[in-house]
Amino acid sequence: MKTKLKIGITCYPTVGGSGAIATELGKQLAEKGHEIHFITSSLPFRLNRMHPNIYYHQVEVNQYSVFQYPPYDIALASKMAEIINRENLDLLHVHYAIPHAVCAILAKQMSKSDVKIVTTLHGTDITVLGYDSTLTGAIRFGIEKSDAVTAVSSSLTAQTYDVIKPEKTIEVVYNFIDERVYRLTDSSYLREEYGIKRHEKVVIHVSNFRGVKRVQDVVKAFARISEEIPSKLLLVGDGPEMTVVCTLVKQLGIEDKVLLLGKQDNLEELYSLSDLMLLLSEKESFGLVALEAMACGVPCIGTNIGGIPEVITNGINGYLCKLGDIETIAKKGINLLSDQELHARFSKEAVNSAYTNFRSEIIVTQYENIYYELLKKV
Ligand code: GMT
Repeated sequence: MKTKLKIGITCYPTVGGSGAIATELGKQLAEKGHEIHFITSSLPFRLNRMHPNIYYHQVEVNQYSVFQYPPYDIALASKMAEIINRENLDLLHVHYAIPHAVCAILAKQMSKSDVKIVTTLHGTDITVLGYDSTLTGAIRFGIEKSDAVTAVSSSLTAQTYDVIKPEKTIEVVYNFIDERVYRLTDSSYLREEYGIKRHEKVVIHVSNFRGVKRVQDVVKAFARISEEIPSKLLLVGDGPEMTVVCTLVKQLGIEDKVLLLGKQDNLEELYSLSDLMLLLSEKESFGLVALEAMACGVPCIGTNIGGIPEVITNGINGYLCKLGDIETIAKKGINLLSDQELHARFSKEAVNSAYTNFRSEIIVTQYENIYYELLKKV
């Protein structure tokens, strides 16, 4: 059996955890000698420089006036079929069930090849879209017709069986970090640029500012923390909740303590100057940002929701709190930020856990083994 594979990868290429993981996986697989073909609507955001062994195929959608909606799914399936045949792909690894898994199945039929399909479920494709009756059947179809299906946490696997009820084995493959990037780096120059004083602690939140992220809870918890601890809050990202978040910041009178940084690259630099991350979501299948922050030595307070408890170990490398329990979240935050010895211990444990359980080498090998297992059956 050949060991260097030709792999097509499809994901949402714009900012978001699933696109980040799909792209990082592609980069790591390419480094291991596999040939990677990204088939996406635009260049994935983390594919920001040339990589040998990586090719990018853009999906173009026809805007013909008869179409009420541009037929993206058909265009994607056609592109996948074209690349399967032209590049002789061994498998397609699609991230996010809808529409990618269904498009891959269609592409396989169009190409008349025996390309294998691996689908990775990331979260909202199940926990939000799975409840939409117009999509449930298609999601189940995509899962059942894939050759292998993975989910990024045990919690997401359980929820998939619960909501979608597929007859299919779903394997848990956790998200991972690129340990060459996510490590404590010297970004102290940023403190001065952002006007953060020496004695001030830094609390960080990174998300796409959608309702499920409960950014307002982050602001409320921080407001309480900052009453006791001189601190600044870095809000990183942008999205639909931004306006209400800004209004809340004003109402609470903490404008001078909150920095709205918008979307940012090089998050490791921001994590490296942070003392605490808050991830207070009401839905979160994994919480990649928490893992990336932990790898840079930042303890996290997260909600006891979805896959977050598989990333944060309560009382060891961070804290888990009930959704919306601002008082407890703030108390734990104050505790952690005011006790140097406790903070140092949590920080060390956070790095340990990120590097031990979620190291890229372990997770990428798990994916490779899934690929080899499928291709053995050919
Ligand atoms: O969190 C989001 O809204 C983005 C979403 C995505 O599809 O990119 O993230 C999901 O996938 C990430 C990578 O597997 C996970 O770390 C996030 O927890 C998950 N988001 C949710 O479940 C809300």
